[in-house]
Amino acid sequence: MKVKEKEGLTVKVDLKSKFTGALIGSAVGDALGAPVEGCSMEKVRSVYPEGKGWEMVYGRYTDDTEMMIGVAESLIKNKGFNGAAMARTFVHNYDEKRGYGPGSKEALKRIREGESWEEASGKLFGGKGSYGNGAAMRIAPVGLFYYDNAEALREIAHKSSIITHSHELGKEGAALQAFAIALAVRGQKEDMLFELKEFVQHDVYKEKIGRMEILLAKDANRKEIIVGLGNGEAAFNSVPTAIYSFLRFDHFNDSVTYAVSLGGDTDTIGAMTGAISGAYYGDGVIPNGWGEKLEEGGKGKSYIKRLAEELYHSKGL
Ligand code: RVK
Ligand code: MG
Ligand code: MG
Repeated sequence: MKVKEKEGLTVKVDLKSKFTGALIGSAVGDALGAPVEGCSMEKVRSVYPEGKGWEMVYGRYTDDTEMMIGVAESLIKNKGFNGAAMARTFVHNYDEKRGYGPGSKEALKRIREGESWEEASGKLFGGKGSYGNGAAMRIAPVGLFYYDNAEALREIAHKSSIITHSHELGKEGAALQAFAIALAVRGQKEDMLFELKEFVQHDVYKEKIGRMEILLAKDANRKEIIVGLGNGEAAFNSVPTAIYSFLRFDHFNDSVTYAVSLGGDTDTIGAMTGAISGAYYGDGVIPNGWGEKLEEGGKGKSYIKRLAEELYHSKGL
């Protein structure tokens, strides 16, 4: 049981609810942001008017959730990380209609055609590898599975990233997002930035955490967040924004709504904010309308919920 303070009341959020909250929260954030991915913040407002409770438009998730499902399936089936098996799972689940990033699409094609999961992605972007947010957007199951072991979490976040993202900044973005989820599971919101700063190894992310501290200390407007933290597809321009969106508010829906309202890579920043927020508050706070609208079918919300429960039980809890 985790205990946290909410509006002066002590509220208990059980661990199983946090696991479910992280995975369903991620899928809900993805589906909420999907219809406005790539839009300016002004355009987002024309789809989701300011001041009103946001209604989910379609409830269909994208590549972010499809890959997150693959990470969870592989961790459960293999009782931990197995790179070849996780890569096979990504290839098996791949559905182009979910809208994959070009680097991930190419890496999975190379693996499908026989290249090794450890080498395929290193050939992308002129041999530098991708620093896109595609490894961070799917990392929630790693944050849950290794929530109580920071060094194992870092190692597996990096290794699972390599399947599609071998650039240091892509791997580190995934580790940072995974550790934010782990801290949220542990109920550590007040000292999250302090812990993240201790954890993170790359200067680009250390600097973004410093900016987050400054922006959280004042009533920053959206433009300042977009300029200071970013809202794009690079991991360093979206993972810090998701963590900021979680920390700025006290409710799941406020954080996720804010993340999407910034425009840009809305499905992904929504998914990452939803994963951290759901891991902190548990699945009970996810607005009913959003949960109900989230797609069902073969691998829809019931399946994602089952994966969260299996991840929880696979830790021997
Ligand atoms: C469609 C230069 C680089 C780079 C490098 C840039 C889905 C490229 C999800 C690249 C997410 C983009 C998104 C994204 C996830 C990366 N040099 N530019 N070394 N590394 N970039 O292609 O899976 O929406 O412009 O690896 O990370 O919802 O195209 O894909 O929004 O970042 O895609 O990186 O994308 P990719 P990804
Ligand atoms: Mg997407
Ligand atoms: Mg996206």
